[in-house]
Amino acid sequence: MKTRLLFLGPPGAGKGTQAARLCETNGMKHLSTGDLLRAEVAAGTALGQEAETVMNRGELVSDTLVLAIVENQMKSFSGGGWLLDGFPRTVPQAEALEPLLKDLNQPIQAVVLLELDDAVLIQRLLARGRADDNENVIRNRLEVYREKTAPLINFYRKKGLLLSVAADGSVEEITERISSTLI
Ligand code: B4P
Repeated sequence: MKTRLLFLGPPGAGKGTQAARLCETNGMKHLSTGDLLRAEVAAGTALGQEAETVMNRGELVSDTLVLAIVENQMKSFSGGGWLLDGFPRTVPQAEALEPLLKDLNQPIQAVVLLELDDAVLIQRLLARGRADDNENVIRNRLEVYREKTAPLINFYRKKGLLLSVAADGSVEEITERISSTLI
């Protein structure tokens, strides 16, 4: 099974949910930039204070800030595999990731794109009810996704790494779909 992975997809597609399950079952390291940023916010660090306003507007935190966090976390990447969840989210982040992985000699094996209709995404996020989950902010996040993150679909398709998975249905069904594409 492929164990060096990226998860890509719109907000609410279930990246965090599925990444946690897959990593638990297969012993990979789960690196979620969303979780790392929320931990900085909760700890009240300078970085967290800077990130909080941006996240609550549904915008992306700056590439520089996110890259600093990721680079630090990647030091603990081992041969056991890893899953980058919600990172990269912009083309500059994807470009910056390349030399980091090259230095580690651990190339990406697959990019899993979770696909879901906007109406279901909005429903799921409203039900989740996080600080950045009100309707106006969600719509902004979807816009930001289309403009800044969706170009990564072609970026990774051209490299022959993209695997699309329908993200509708039960959590278990989707895990099953993802696992079977990674064999
Ligand atoms: P993230 O934390 O990455 O989260 P997300 O995109 O909102 O959600 P995800 O797709 O992980 O969905 P989840 O499993 O929770 O980003 C939050 C913010 O952080 C960004 O807007 C940005 O500001 C910042 N950020 C993060 N990474 C960044 C980066 N690289 N660069 C810049 N900024 C960055 O699922 C959503 C809900 O649906 C949950 O309640 C879940 O329980 C439910 N759900 C999941 N699967 C379901 C299913 N099959 N059926 C029904 N409900 C389901």
